[in-house]
Amino acid sequence: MRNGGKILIDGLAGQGCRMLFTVPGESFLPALDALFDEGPIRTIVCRHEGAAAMMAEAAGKLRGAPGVAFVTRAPGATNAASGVYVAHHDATPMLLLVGLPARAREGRKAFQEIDLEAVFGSIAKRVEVVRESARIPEAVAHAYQAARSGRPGPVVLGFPEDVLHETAGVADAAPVERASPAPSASDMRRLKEMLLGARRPLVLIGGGDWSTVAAKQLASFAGKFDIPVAATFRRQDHFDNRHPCYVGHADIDIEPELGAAIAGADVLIVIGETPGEVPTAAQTLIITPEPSQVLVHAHPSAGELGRLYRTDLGIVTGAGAFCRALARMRAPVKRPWRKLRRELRAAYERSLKPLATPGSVQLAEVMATLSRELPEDAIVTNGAGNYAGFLNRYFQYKGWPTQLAPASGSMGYGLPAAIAAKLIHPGRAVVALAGDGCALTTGQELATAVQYGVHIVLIVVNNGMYGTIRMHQERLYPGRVVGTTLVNPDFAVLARSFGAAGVTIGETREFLPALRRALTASVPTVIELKIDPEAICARQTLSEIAKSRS
Ligand SMILES: Cc1ncc(C[n+]2csc(CCOP(=O)(O)OP(=O)(O)O)c2C)c(N)n1
Repeated sequence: MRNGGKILIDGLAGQGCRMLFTVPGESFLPALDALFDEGPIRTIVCRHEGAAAMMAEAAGKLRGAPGVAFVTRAPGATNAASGVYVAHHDATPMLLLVGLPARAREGRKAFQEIDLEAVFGSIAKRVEVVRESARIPEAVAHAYQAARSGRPGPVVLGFPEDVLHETAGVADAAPVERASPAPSASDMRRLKEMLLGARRPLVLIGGGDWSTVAAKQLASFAGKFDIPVAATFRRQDHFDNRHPCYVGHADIDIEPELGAAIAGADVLIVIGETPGEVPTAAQTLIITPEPSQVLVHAHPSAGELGRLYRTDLGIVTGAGAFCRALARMRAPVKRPWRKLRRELRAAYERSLKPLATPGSVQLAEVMATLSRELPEDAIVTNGAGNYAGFLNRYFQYKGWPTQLAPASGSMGYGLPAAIAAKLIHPGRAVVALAGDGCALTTGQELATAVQYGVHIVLIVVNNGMYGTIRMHQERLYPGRVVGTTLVNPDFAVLARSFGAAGVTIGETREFLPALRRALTASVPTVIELKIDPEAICARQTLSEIAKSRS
């Protein structure tokens, strides 16, 4: 006989959970107590549930298996929603566990009661309240299955407090295997025929279902076929950016040559993602519902095929199986798209050359330095803000998984993601980037980094504003600055107050020595870069943006 808390923790361990991110609540004390005896699961106590959920999401992105967060009732669950949304948007396997009021109090205005289905129904793959301790093993097993199958995503499980106290004699469920579909021989034959007739084909990769092996096999296919490969928004680490077939990524500020190549492709092979607004420039590069390209869409979920775009060849397949089949294809002798691949690659390489911006800290050069200096397997994270545009433009991701970035555009993601990454890969360098806005969205988690000896580097790009919004403001309402100015804190001093190291950089040349020190420091380090607000993006200053409107 075990109580529900113990059944739950044993169930998680049995499914492969090794780390659990939490802000504790009195609603799930039996589960917390089950973590007391050191089992396989490490408990990481965080300071805000949004950050705990982002850590779980980042763990899911890194491992391809659900990251787990445990939070309490309505206040904890609603705080955690920001991380659950990232998992939903970015197709990341994740589990959110929520302690709830006791069954007898349900629907009677119980303290901190929440209707999980109503709150998470639109952003979770599955929401279930487990009302019997004997049924916890099956609920956990099903949650693991659901989070990873098809298009991966978050699952929310609620546990009324008394269910966690209730004892039951029930066995653990067997670990669930991930169901992963594969392409048929006829799918691959049809794809080959399409490619034989193509002149301007392009491969677009993205989505949450990826692996090192898939990346290698796609590289082998791309090399043989000499075909251009682009990544969708913030999925740049799906393909080694140094590979001659890599031609850039489809982000908000897409390179014109790449945009034209996607729009003008005759055969477009989209792998792992249904490209939304950002990678399609609001569905102008791939027109919905009738794309101009012959569209091959390979996705693990049948429900995604034809959902936004008419699909000429829909293939229900995991990325791994699809890339394996691609790698086995024999390349045609004639590859008329070779010149296109070379031109796109040349345009991508030109875009890497740092452009000068106003001010004494050149962000473009900082990112290029970071790209050169960090080991190949370093993990780089970011949140939302214009600073991330510099990172995504100038940094070359050299393998998977090295990029933890919210395609959902959620501020505050970088620091929690970095903490999760360093906990999972203590031997790797982990660098988080944040703006001065982004940094304080989840900045309290520096406490978590120090508490667990997680020696990440946090680079804060301080331009004294919510720069992205200010940029849009100048575009539409030049000179009318409201709600976008930031004046504090002193990030280096703040870092020290947590027990981290802190340094402020006012010149580009100070960055490299500071980075080197930070990478070998025995505490987490915050490097604050003082950026001229004029340096709002790679290609235009803030004043130029304001002038272009007036
Ligand atoms: C959680 C969340 N809140 C608000 C926004 C809207 N938003 C996008 S970027 C941004 C400004 C980010 O400022 P900062 O981190 O300082 O970066 P900067 O743009 O100045 O480089 C805001 C407020 C968002 N994307 N996510």
